[in-house]
Amino acid sequence: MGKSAFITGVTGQDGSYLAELLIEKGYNVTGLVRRNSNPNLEHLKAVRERVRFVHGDILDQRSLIVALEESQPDEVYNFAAQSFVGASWTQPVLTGEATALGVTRILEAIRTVNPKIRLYQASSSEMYGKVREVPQTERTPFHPRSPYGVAKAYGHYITVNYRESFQMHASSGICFNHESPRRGLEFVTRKISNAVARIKHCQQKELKLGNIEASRDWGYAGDYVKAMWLMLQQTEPDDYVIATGETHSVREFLEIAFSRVGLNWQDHVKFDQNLMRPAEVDHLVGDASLAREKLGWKPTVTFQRLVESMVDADMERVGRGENHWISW
Ligand code: F7E
Repeated sequence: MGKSAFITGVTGQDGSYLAELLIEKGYNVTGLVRRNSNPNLEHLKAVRERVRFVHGDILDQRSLIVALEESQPDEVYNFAAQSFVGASWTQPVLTGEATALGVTRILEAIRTVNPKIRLYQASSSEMYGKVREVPQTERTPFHPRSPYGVAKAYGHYITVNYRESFQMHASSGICFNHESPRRGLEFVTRKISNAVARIKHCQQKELKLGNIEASRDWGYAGDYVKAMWLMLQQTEPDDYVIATGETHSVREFLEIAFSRVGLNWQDHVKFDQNLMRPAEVDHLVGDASLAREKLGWKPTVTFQRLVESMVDADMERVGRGENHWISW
C-alpha cells in the first residue's frame, strides 16, 4: 500500500505543488481546509479529485487531532501560516497564533495520535532578518525583523525542541523566497507579474511599490517541494537551507518582467511610502550546500526564467479575460 501524507495549507502555492508531487509518487493525500473559509481550490485543479479534504484549523488543537486520527498519515507537511510579512505588523497576534503556536499544535497532535509520523515544518529565511553573515547557512544566527519572522523562529525552535525532547522525526526546511505563477498576489513578484500583464492589456496604468532595492534569493516553488519530500525520506531528521545561492533586487525583477512584454518599468512604477515596512530585510542569500550534499537537491530554474514564466502565465490569464486587481 502507498504511503499517506497530510498537508496543512494545501490550497496555497507550496501545498498544491507538493500535493501534485506526492500523488505522482503514489501517495494518498489528505489536505486540511478551514471550514469557515471559502476554500479556493484553483491551484489544485490538476489533482482535486485525488486529494481527500478534511476540515480543521491550525488554531484549533482538537480539530488537528481528529484530522490526524482520521487520515493516519505517515508524513505531515505544515504550510499553514499567516505568511504575508507585511500583514504581520497589522495582525501580530493572529500571526503568532497561526505561524508560531500552530506548529506546537501540529507537534502535539502528532505526539497524541502517533509519534512516529514524520513532520516537515516550513521554516523561513525571514528568520535571518538583519543578517549576521552572508550567505546564510543552517548555523547562521537568527535576527528576525517582523512579527512574522519572530513567529517563524518560534516554529523552527519548537520543531527542534520536540525532535530533541521526544525523538520525533521532525525536520525544518529554511526556505528562501520561492515563487511561481501560483504565488499569492500580495507578494511582490506576483504583484509585479500581474501588473505587467494588466498594463500590457491596458487595464492598469501604474504599479505602486515600496522598497525596490531589497534583494532576495528567489527560486521556483516546484523545485522547493522536492527538497521538502526528500527531507522526510532521510533516516535522520535535520534542518536544511533551501535556496538558489543567487540574490537579485526587486528592481532587477522589474527590469526583466517589464522588458518581457516590451515595456520600460520606469514608465509605470511609482513609489508608495505606505508600502515601506516598519523594519526591512535588505538582503538575503542562502547556502544550500547541506541540501545538495545530503539530499542530492539542486534548483533547476534560473532567476530570468522564473520571472519570464510568471509574466507569461499572467499574460495568458489576463488575455483569457481572467482579472485580478490588487490595491496594496
Ligand atoms: O517581499 C519588497 C518588500 O512580500 C519581498 C514570504 O513568502 O518570503 C516571503 O516574504 C520584498 C520585501 O516577500 C513591495 O519590502 C517592495 O523586501 O514578496 P514579499 P518576503 O517579505 O520576502 C519569505 C521567505 C517568507 O517566508 C514569507 O512567507 O519586496 N517590496 N514593494 C514589496 N513587497 C510587497 N509584498 N509589496 C510591495 O508593494
